[in-house]
Amino acid sequence: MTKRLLIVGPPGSGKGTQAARITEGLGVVAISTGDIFRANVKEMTPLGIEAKKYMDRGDYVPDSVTNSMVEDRLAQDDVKDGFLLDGYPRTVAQVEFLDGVLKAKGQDLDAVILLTADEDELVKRLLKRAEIEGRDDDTEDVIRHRLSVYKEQTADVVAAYRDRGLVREVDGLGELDEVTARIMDALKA
Ligand code: B4P
Repeated sequence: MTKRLLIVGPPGSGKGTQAARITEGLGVVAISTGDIFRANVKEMTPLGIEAKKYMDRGDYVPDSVTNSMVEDRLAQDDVKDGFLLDGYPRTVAQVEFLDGVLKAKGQDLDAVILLTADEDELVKRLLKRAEIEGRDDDTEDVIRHRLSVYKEQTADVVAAYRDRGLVREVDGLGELDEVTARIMDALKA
Protein backbone atom coordinates (compact mmCIF):
# COMPACT_ATOMS: atom_id res chain seq x y z
CA MET A 1 0.00 0.00 0.00
CA THR A 2 0.99 3.52 -0.70
CA LYS A 3 3.15 5.18 1.92
CA ARG A 4 4.44 8.56 0.76
CA LEU A 5 1.51 10.77 -0.08
CA LEU A 6 0.40 14.33 -0.56
CA ILE A 7 -3.10 15.74 -0.16
CA VAL A 8 -3.83 18.87 -2.17
CA GLY A 9 -7.00 20.92 -2.56
CA PRO A 10 -8.45 24.38 -2.04
CA PRO A 11 -9.00 25.79 1.46
CA GLY A 12 -12.02 24.04 2.95
CA SER A 13 -11.88 21.02 0.63
CA GLY A 14 -11.34 18.72 3.62
CA LYS A 15 -7.59 18.11 3.47
CA GLY A 16 -6.98 18.28 7.21
CA THR A 17 -10.18 16.41 7.99
CA GLN A 18 -9.41 13.53 5.61
CA ALA A 19 -5.67 13.47 6.39
CA ALA A 20 -6.44 12.55 9.99
CA ARG A 21 -8.74 9.72 8.87
CA ILE A 22 -6.62 8.13 6.18
CA THR A 23 -3.30 8.24 8.01
CA GLU A 24 -4.86 6.26 10.83
CA GLY A 25 -5.84 3.55 8.34
CA LEU A 26 -2.48 3.57 6.56
CA GLY A 27 -0.29 3.74 9.66
CA VAL A 28 1.66 6.77 8.45
CA VAL A 29 2.15 10.17 10.03
CA ALA A 30 0.09 13.21 8.94
CA ILE A 31 2.09 16.40 8.57
CA SER A 32 0.05 19.59 8.15
CA THR A 33 2.01 22.76 7.49
CA GLY A 34 -1.07 24.78 8.52
CA ASP A 35 -1.20 22.97 11.88
CA ILE A 36 2.52 23.44 12.49
CA PHE A 37 2.18 27.16 11.75
CA ARG A 38 -0.86 27.49 14.03
CA ALA A 39 0.95 25.69 16.89
CA ASN A 40 3.85 28.12 16.49
CA VAL A 41 1.50 31.11 16.40
CA LYS A 42 -0.11 29.90 19.62
CA GLU A 43 3.27 29.51 21.36
CA MET A 44 4.42 32.85 19.91
CA THR A 45 7.69 31.36 18.65
CA PRO A 46 9.77 33.46 16.18
CA LEU A 47 8.44 31.19 13.38
CA GLY A 48 4.86 31.75 14.56
CA ILE A 49 5.26 35.53 14.76
CA GLU A 50 6.62 35.58 11.21
CA ALA A 51 3.97 33.20 9.83
CA LYS A 52 1.04 35.03 11.43
CA LYS A 53 1.67 38.15 9.34
CA TYR A 54 0.91 36.16 6.20
CA MET A 55 -1.72 33.77 7.52
CA ASP A 56 -3.97 36.54 8.85
CA ARG A 57 -4.12 38.03 5.35
CA GLY A 58 -4.67 34.66 3.70
CA ASP A 59 -1.30 34.80 1.92
CA TYR A 60 1.20 31.99 1.74
CA VAL A 61 4.04 32.04 4.22
CA PRO A 62 7.30 32.58 2.23
CA ASP A 63 8.77 29.43 0.69
CA SER A 64 12.09 29.85 2.50
CA VAL A 65 10.34 29.63 5.89
CA THR A 66 7.98 26.81 4.91
CA ASN A 67 10.58 24.69 3.13
CA SER A 68 13.08 24.58 5.98
CA MET A 69 10.28 23.79 8.43
CA VAL A 70 9.17 20.80 6.30
CA GLU A 71 12.73 19.60 5.79
CA ASP A 72 13.23 19.49 9.58
CA ARG A 73 9.94 17.67 10.04
CA LEU A 74 10.78 15.05 7.39
CA ALA A 75 14.08 14.35 9.16
CA GLN A 76 12.29 13.10 12.29
CA ASP A 77 12.13 9.44 13.20
CA ASP A 78 8.37 8.90 12.97
CA VAL A 79 8.44 9.63 9.22
CA LYS A 80 10.46 6.57 8.29
CA ASP A 81 7.41 4.36 7.61
CA GLY A 82 5.74 6.99 5.43
CA PHE A 83 3.88 10.26 5.59
CA LEU A 84 0.95 12.23 4.29
CA LEU A 85 1.82 15.87 3.71
CA ASP A 86 -1.29 18.02 4.09
CA GLY A 87 -1.14 21.49 2.53
CA TYR A 88 2.42 21.18 1.24
CA PRO A 89 3.70 21.79 -1.43
CA ARG A 90 1.55 24.75 -2.50
CA THR A 91 3.96 26.49 -4.87
CA VAL A 92 6.19 25.25 -7.69
CA ALA A 93 9.25 26.27 -5.65
CA GLN A 94 7.99 24.02 -2.83
CA VAL A 95 7.55 21.14 -5.32
CA GLU A 96 11.16 21.52 -6.42
CA PHE A 97 12.39 21.74 -2.85
CA LEU A 98 10.49 18.61 -1.84
CA ASP A 99 11.90 16.78 -4.88
CA GLY A 100 15.39 17.59 -3.60
CA VAL A 101 14.67 16.47 -0.03
CA LEU A 102 13.23 13.14 -1.19
CA LYS A 103 15.96 12.57 -3.75
CA ALA A 104 18.60 12.99 -1.04
CA LYS A 105 16.86 10.18 0.88
CA GLY A 106 16.48 8.01 -2.25
CA GLN A 107 12.67 8.21 -1.94
CA ASP A 108 9.79 8.84 -4.34
CA LEU A 109 6.22 10.00 -3.87
CA ASP A 110 3.58 7.30 -4.33
CA ALA A 111 0.48 9.41 -4.99
CA VAL A 112 -1.03 12.88 -4.80
CA ILE A 113 -4.66 13.04 -3.66
CA LEU A 114 -6.45 16.03 -5.20
CA LEU A 115 -9.63 16.86 -3.29
CA THR A 116 -12.18 18.92 -5.21
CA ALA A 117 -15.24 20.95 -4.18
CA ASP A 118 -16.99 23.94 -5.73
CA GLU A 119 -16.33 27.43 -4.46
CA ASP A 120 -19.73 28.05 -2.86
CA GLU A 121 -19.37 24.89 -0.79
CA LEU A 122 -15.83 25.85 0.25
CA VAL A 123 -16.91 29.29 1.46
CA LYS A 124 -19.90 27.79 3.26
CA ARG A 125 -17.71 25.26 5.12
CA LEU A 126 -15.12 27.81 6.14
CA LEU A 127 -17.73 30.30 7.39
CA LYS A 128 -19.24 27.49 9.43
CA ARG A 129 -15.79 26.66 10.86
CA ALA A 130 -15.38 30.38 11.69
CA GLU A 131 -18.45 30.17 13.91
CA ILE A 132 -17.11 27.09 15.68
CA GLU A 133 -13.35 27.64 15.90
CA GLY A 134 -12.94 31.39 15.34
CA ARG A 135 -9.79 31.07 13.21
CA ASP A 136 -8.39 34.51 12.30
CA ASP A 137 -8.17 33.58 8.61
CA ASP A 138 -11.79 32.38 8.28
CA THR A 139 -13.50 35.72 7.60
CA GLU A 140 -15.29 35.98 4.24
CA ASP A 141 -12.78 38.45 2.69
CA VAL A 142 -9.78 36.41 3.77
CA ILE A 143 -11.44 33.16 2.62
CA ARG A 144 -12.01 34.64 -0.88
CA HIS A 145 -8.40 35.82 -0.94
CA ARG A 146 -7.13 32.37 0.11
CA LEU A 147 -9.17 30.82 -2.71
CA SER A 148 -7.67 33.18 -5.27
CA VAL A 149 -4.12 32.56 -3.97
CA TYR A 150 -4.81 28.83 -4.26
CA LYS A 151 -5.98 29.20 -7.87
CA GLU A 152 -3.02 31.38 -8.82
CA GLN A 153 -0.27 29.39 -7.15
CA THR A 154 -1.40 25.84 -6.70
CA ALA A 155 -2.78 25.01 -10.16
CA ASP A 156 0.81 24.66 -11.35
CA VAL A 157 1.59 22.31 -8.46
CA VAL A 158 -1.24 20.00 -9.54
CA ALA A 159 -0.10 20.22 -13.19
CA ALA A 160 3.46 19.23 -12.24
CA TYR A 161 2.26 16.10 -10.44
CA ARG A 162 -0.26 15.30 -13.21
CA ASP A 163 2.63 15.21 -15.67
CA ARG A 164 4.25 12.57 -13.47
CA GLY A 165 1.04 10.49 -13.41
CA LEU A 166 0.70 10.78 -9.63
CA VAL A 167 -2.62 12.63 -9.25
CA ARG A 168 -5.73 10.78 -7.99
CA GLU A 169 -8.63 13.21 -8.18
CA VAL A 170 -11.33 12.66 -5.56
CA ASP A 171 -14.71 14.38 -5.20
CA GLY A 172 -14.69 16.07 -1.77
CA LEU A 173 -18.47 16.59 -1.60
CA GLY A 174 -20.61 14.37 0.57
CA GLU A 175 -20.45 12.72 3.98
CA LEU A 176 -17.01 12.44 5.61
CA ASP A 177 -17.11 8.61 5.49
CA GLU A 178 -18.01 8.63 1.80
CA VAL A 179 -15.09 10.92 0.97
CA THR A 180 -12.70 8.77 3.04
CA ALA A 181 -13.87 5.65 1.20
CA ARG A 182 -13.36 7.37 -2.17
CA ILE A 183 -9.81 8.30 -1.21
CA MET A 184 -8.97 4.78 -0.03
CA ASP A 185 -10.38 3.34 -3.29
CA ALA A 186 -8.40 5.84 -5.34
CA LEU A 187 -5.20 4.84 -3.53
CA LYS A 188 -5.82 1.15 -4.16
CA ALA A 189 -6.62 1.66 -7.85
P1 B4P B 1 -4.34 25.18 6.16
O1 B4P B 1 -4.34 24.88 7.60
O2 B4P B 1 -3.80 24.13 5.27
O3 B4P B 1 -5.84 25.58 5.88
P2 B4P B 1 -6.95 25.20 4.82
O4 B4P B 1 -6.45 25.29 3.42
O5 B4P B 1 -8.11 26.02 5.22
O6 B4P B 1 -7.31 23.68 4.98
P3 B4P B 1 -7.78 22.84 6.24
O7 B4P B 1 -7.04 21.56 6.14
O8 B4P B 1 -7.64 23.55 7.51
O9 B4P B 1 -9.34 22.70 6.10
P4 B4P B 1 -10.17 21.47 5.61
O10 B4P B 1 -10.09 21.64 4.15
O11 B4P B 1 -9.81 20.15 6.18
O12 B4P B 1 -3.53 26.54 5.86
C1 B4P B 1 -3.78 27.73 6.57
C2 B4P B 1 -2.74 28.82 6.18
O13 B4P B 1 -1.41 28.38 6.54
C3 B4P B 1 -2.62 29.15 4.70
O14 B4P B 1 -3.60 30.10 4.27
C4 B4P B 1 -1.17 29.72 4.64
O15 B4P B 1 -1.10 31.04 5.11
C5 B4P B 1 -0.41 28.85 5.62
N1 B4P B 1 0.21 27.68 4.95
C6 B4P B 1 -0.09 26.37 5.18
N2 B4P B 1 0.68 25.58 4.40
C7 B4P B 1 1.46 26.41 3.64
C8 B4P B 1 2.44 26.19 2.63
N3 B4P B 1 2.77 24.96 2.21
N4 B4P B 1 3.05 27.28 2.07
C9 B4P B 1 2.76 28.51 2.48
N5 B4P B 1 1.84 28.79 3.42
C10 B4P B 1 1.18 27.76 4.00
O16 B4P B 1 -11.64 21.70 6.24
C11 B4P B 1 -12.32 22.90 6.24
C12 B4P B 1 -13.68 22.79 6.94
O17 B4P B 1 -14.57 21.99 6.17
C13 B4P B 1 -13.64 22.15 8.32
O18 B4P B 1 -14.40 22.92 9.21
C14 B4P B 1 -14.27 20.77 8.14
O19 B4P B 1 -14.96 20.35 9.28
C15 B4P B 1 -15.21 21.01 6.97
N6 B4P B 1 -15.37 19.81 6.15
C16 B4P B 1 -14.38 18.98 5.73
N7 B4P B 1 -14.88 17.98 4.97
C17 B4P B 1 -16.24 18.20 4.89
C18 B4P B 1 -17.33 17.53 4.21
N8 B4P B 1 -17.14 16.43 3.47
N9 B4P B 1 -18.58 18.06 4.34
C19 B4P B 1 -18.79 19.18 5.08
N10 B4P B 1 -17.80 19.85 5.74
C20 B4P B 1 -16.54 19.38 5.63
